[in-house]
Order: sequence, then structure tokens, then C-alpha cells
Amino acid sequence: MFDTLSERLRKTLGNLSGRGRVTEADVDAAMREIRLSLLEADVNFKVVKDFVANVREKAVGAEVLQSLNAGQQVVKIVNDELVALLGAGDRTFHLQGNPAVIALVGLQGSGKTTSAAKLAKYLVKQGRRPLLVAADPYRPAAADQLETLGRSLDVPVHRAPQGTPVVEIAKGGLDAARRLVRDTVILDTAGRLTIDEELMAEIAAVSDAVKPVETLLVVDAMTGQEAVAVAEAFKDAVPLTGLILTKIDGDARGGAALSISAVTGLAVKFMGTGEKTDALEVFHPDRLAGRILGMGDVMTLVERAQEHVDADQAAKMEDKLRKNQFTLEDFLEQIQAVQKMGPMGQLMGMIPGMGGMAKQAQEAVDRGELKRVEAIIRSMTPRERRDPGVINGSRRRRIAAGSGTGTSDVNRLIKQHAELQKMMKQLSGGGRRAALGAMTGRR
Ligand SMILES: Nc1nc2c(ncn2[C@@H]2O[C@H](COP(=O)(O)OP(=O)(O)OP(=O)(O)O)[C@@H](O)[C@H]2O)c(=O)[nH]1
Ligand SMILES: [Mg+2]
Repeated sequence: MFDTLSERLRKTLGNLSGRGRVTEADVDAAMREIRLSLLEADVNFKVVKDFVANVREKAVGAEVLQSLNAGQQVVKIVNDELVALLGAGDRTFHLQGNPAVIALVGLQGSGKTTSAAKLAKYLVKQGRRPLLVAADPYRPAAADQLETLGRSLDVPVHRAPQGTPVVEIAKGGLDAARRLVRDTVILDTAGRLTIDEELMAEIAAVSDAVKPVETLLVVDAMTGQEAVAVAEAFKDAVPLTGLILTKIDGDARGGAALSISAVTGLAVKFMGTGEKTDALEVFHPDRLAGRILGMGDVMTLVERAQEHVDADQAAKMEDKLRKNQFTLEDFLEQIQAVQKMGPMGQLMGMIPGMGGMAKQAQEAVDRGELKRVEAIIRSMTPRERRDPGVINGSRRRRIAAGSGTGTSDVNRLIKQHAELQKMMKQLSGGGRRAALGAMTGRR
């Protein structure tokens, strides 16, 4: 979502930190760029104005400009201000009460039902026992959708006959939770196309009846500034405790996601980053700021790896790499393991210094290049995978035909693998620095 903004900010800040001395005029030029980048990303104009003013005030102070690393200090100020902007409001996720009641509200299609399921999965991982409640008395299909999701997660779903008043469904959900010994109730409420009095009254009544400890507004980040307006309207009518921003993986400009907390004072507590039930992230403003400014987000990357990669297997791979026994078979396994961790572009954006390559990497995946690599390796015999040295002309043609590629593709893969092995040899030997230089393109 933040690709374009991120690219522009990175360029501006790169210019700044690459400079030996920084003058007030340099800061002003950078601020003009940042202002434009934010406005073009659809960030609320008032938020942009305050942001730029804050950064400028802190940056043009004598201590900063006269210091030896002034450029980097200004970059740090931008980063800190961005973290403050993203992190407005109280982000604590409350789970008091037995059962603890969490209500999800929002417009139609914003992602309430999907987020309810994601939240259930997240809570199970935390060792809790959630119950999902289909508090939408109007569309049986809505309860069916929740039931399907609940079944796939092995989380029970409470539903009531069509037409049951929503307050009754919510109360029934609490009873069911006590009966089934569930410690958390997640209410998935009905949405409307636009904000209307009836919807607000209904949510307020549910809120009164079951006193949720969290009432989270689910907002679709793809809808731009409209999302901010929706949040303001809901805030006036129901006691909201925070936000879930969904569809952050979309290609909207992202400004709404950046300004919504600053404008409404409501904290973003979770972020939806995909359609699957594991695509939910606890919102960390510092991590998102790092991703946007191209400083990476190693914490999230490590967490994803821990979740999806088997620790024993990872250790085995590391050992093989070190002993230079990393075969094409291992290569294939790695490609598959990494893909489980998420879209390639997202992952690259989390590696410090690699943010600039995120788009290219994603495009390569979208073009099917990983699939091509997989197909080539799959067309090899086990012997060939272990020892690509045996691949002669006729084998090469067989592999190309088998994988629907050309012999030049097969060649390229074998060469890449050989280079990787060479680099690993240098890493494990004395040439660690040279190899790192080769990897990052620096010397
Ligand atoms: N890409 C992406 N899609 C999402 C995300 N969250 C939800 N969706 C999709 O958005 C659509 C609507 O999601 P729902 O969860 O059904 O929305 P809802 O708010 O429950 O909708 P109503 O019950 O009709 O009001 C579905 O196609 C979801 O797959 C997300 O974080 N990323
Ligand atoms: Mg729904």
C-alpha cells in the first residue's frame, strides 16, 4: 500500500543523509518534497501541515545542523515524528472480563467477519478460548460465512435464528460462552452501506447490554479519506476503543491509514494484510514507520519466520550452507519455505536496505519466475539436484523441455546456484567482508 510514498520518502531522505553538511535550505527543500509526497499519498492536509512543521522545528535547531551527522539526525526526526503520527491513542488490547467481550463494528464489506476470524486465530495462539458470535440477524449468509471460518479454525460459532433481535443474539452468545467455557467472545455485527441512525442505535444497544471491553471499528484502508470520515461518525455514536485497519495489502495510496489515528485520536490496534486468517498483525507504529522509510522491519520478519519455518529445519539448512552442501534440492525447499512467510514484496520491504527492491522482487514473483525455478529443479533427477556439475548439453535440453523453459533458463539457474555456493564459501572462510560486499553491491 505504501510503495509509492515509501519510494519518494526514501529518495528524499537518502539525499539528505548522503550529504556531509546540511543547511536550513536543504531541510526546507526536503520538507517540501515530504509535504508533496504525503499529500499525494492522500494524507489529510492538516495532518501533513502539522507533521512538516514539527519536523522542521526540530530539524533546524542549531545543534542538529551543526552536528557532523546532521543528515542522519534529520532522518531520525522524520522517523520519530512518523512513529508519533501512526501511534496516536492508546494501543493496549484489553481482555478483562469473563468472558471478555470484543465487538467488531463497521460498514458493509469493511472486513468485520474476516477480522473476527483472524482475531479468533490470534487469540487461540495467545492461549485463549474464543467464541465467535454471528450478531447479524439479517443475512443468514453472514452467519454461514462465520461458521465456515470458525470450522476451519476449530473455534465454535454461536448463531441464532434469522430475525432474533441483535441484543438477544449477543446475550445468548455470552451464555453460550459460559456454557462452553470460552473466555473471549467476538461479536461480528452487521454492516450497512452507509452510516445510518438505525445501525448506530443497534450497536449502542448491544454495547449497553453486553458491555464489550473492546469495541473495534473495522475500516477498509482502501477507501481513502472516506475511512477517516467513517471513523469520526462512529466515534460520535458508539464508545469505540480502537481500530482494525484492513486491506493494507491493497494498492490504495495509504494516506488514510497514516492519518486516521492522528485525526480521530483512535488507536489502530490491528492491521489486516491479506484475505487469509493468518493475515493479521498487531499494529506497531515503529515497525510500520520503518517499512515506509525503508529502514526495514526485522522484528516482524523474525516473527513470521518463527511462525512458518521449522527451527530444526532452519538449523539444518544453516549447517548445510556453512559446509557448502547446499544443493538445488535445498534451494527448492527454501523457496517454498519463504513463500509461506508471505508475499515476496512484503518480505523484502522488511529487510533493512532492501526496501527499494521490494517492488522488483514482487514483480519477478508475479511474472512467475519462482515458479519457473521450481519447475526447472523439479525436472532434474535427484543426482542432478545434488551435483549440477553432471548436467551436460543433453541433460540440459531434457530439463528445459521437462520444465517448459529454455536451456538458457536452466543455465542461469545453475550459474546462480554456483555463485551462491561460492559466496557461502567466502562467508565461511576468511572472505566474509568481500562476500557481504558482493551481496549488497558495495565494496
Ligand atoms: N486483501 C484483503 N482482503 C480483505 C482483508 N480483510 C477482508 N478482506 C476481504 O474483504 C471482503 C469483505 O470482507 P468481510 O469480512 O466479509 O466484510 P464484512 O465487514 O464482514 O462484510 P459485511 O458482513 O457484508 O458487512 C472479503 O472478500 C474479504 O476477503 C484484508 O486485510 N486484505
Ligand atoms: Mg460480515
